[in-house]
Order: sequence, then structure tokens, then C-alpha cells
Amino acid sequence: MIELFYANTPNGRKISIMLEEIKYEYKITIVDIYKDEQFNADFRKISPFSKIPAIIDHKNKISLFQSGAILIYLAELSGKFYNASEKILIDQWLMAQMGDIGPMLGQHHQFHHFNPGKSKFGEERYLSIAKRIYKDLDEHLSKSDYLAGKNYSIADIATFPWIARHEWHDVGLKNFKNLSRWYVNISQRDAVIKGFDCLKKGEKIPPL
Ligand SMILES: N[C@@H](CCC(=O)N[C@@H](CS)C(=O)NCC(=O)O)C(=O)O
Repeated sequence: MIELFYANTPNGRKISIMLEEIKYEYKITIVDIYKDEQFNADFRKISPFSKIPAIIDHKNKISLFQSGAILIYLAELSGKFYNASEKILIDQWLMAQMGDIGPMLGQHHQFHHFNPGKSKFGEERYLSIAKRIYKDLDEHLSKSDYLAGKNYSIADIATFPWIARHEWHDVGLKNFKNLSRWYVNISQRDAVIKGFDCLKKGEKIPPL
């Protein structure tokens, strides 16, 4: 049994989608980051940077924080979405998500979606970075079915929930043909639909 410490954000959803994909039994413990529950002492024991997601694997008595590390752990455990022969490329795209795509789009959310009008510089900077990310992903996906090649992997699982915030990005996902194809394809997976709405609140993946 995996316990997932969760909020319904892109980083949280990476792990609920993965758990649905590998069909593991899991229990969700909600951490309300809008009420600062991430700073509770008990939670900080498993997530020292006070961030979701984190997991406890009660069977193996392991706890982990950082979504990329959790995805690798679950992939190794299940033997899924992390093919041995493709690991280098999967790692590369997973790192691109963890180091660039997530943090940059996260800043774009802060300036453009949550705090418009507070900083022209911040809004312009992160909108332009968001556009670049869409363009670069689109270009890459013109040559590749999935991020790390012909197979769906944890790199796609990490990146998808960020693009699923495209309505906040104001970049126009539809204008990016290859990224749109990738997005629609992944949106239709049963596990992705279930993992996106793991709280069973009827949360739907935004269409194109
Ligand atoms: N690099 C971390 C980022 C996690 C992260 O930024 N989580 C956000 C929610 S999406 C959070 O917990 N924010 C609360 C805070 O920073 O106080 C990961 O991928 O796990």
C-alpha cells in the first residue's frame, strides 16, 4: 500500500496518474497547501522542503519526496514506463521537466494567473518562457511520438499535468500541432483520466 501525500496540482497529479497507470493500491492523504499544512512537523519528516508530492511505501518502509524521484521509484518497482534500453533518454526528459518545464511554468502561474498586474517584467518574462517551452516541445514531438522516443514513459507522465494547465498559460496549445497530438493522445488514457480526478470530484482534463 502506497500512501500519497497529495494536492490537486500538476506535481501531485504526476504521482496519482503513475499509481493508476501501474494499478497499485494507494491511499491519498490531502495536504492543504493553501492552509500551510505542508509545514506540519509530521509532514516535514517525509518532505523536508515542505512540498507535495511525497509518498510512504508502507510495505517497503520507505518514504520519498520529489516527484521525479517518486516516479523513478514506482517505475523501478513496477517495471513499467522506464524501459532499461531507454533510461538515458527518459532521464533526460524527466530532468527537463523537473528542472525547466515545471519550475518555469510554475513561475508563469504565479505572475500571469495568480498575481496579474503586480509585475510587468515577471508577466512578460514567464509568458515568453512558456511560449518557448511550448515551441520547443512541439518541435521535439514532430520527430518523436513521446518525449523519450516511441514509448510512453515517466517523462510523459511528469510533463502531461503541466500542459494540462494550458488554459492558465494563454499560449494557445491548439497552435502547436505535435504537442496537441501528444496531449490529446495521453488525455484519453483511462489511467490518466482516473489519476487526474483521483479525489473523485469530477475534475476533467481540460480539452485542447
Ligand atoms: N520539485 C518538486 C516541486 C514540488 C512543488 O513545488 N510542490 C508544490 C505544489 S505543486 C508545493 O508543495 N508547494 C507548497 C510550498 O512550496 O509551500 C517536485 O517535483 O516534487
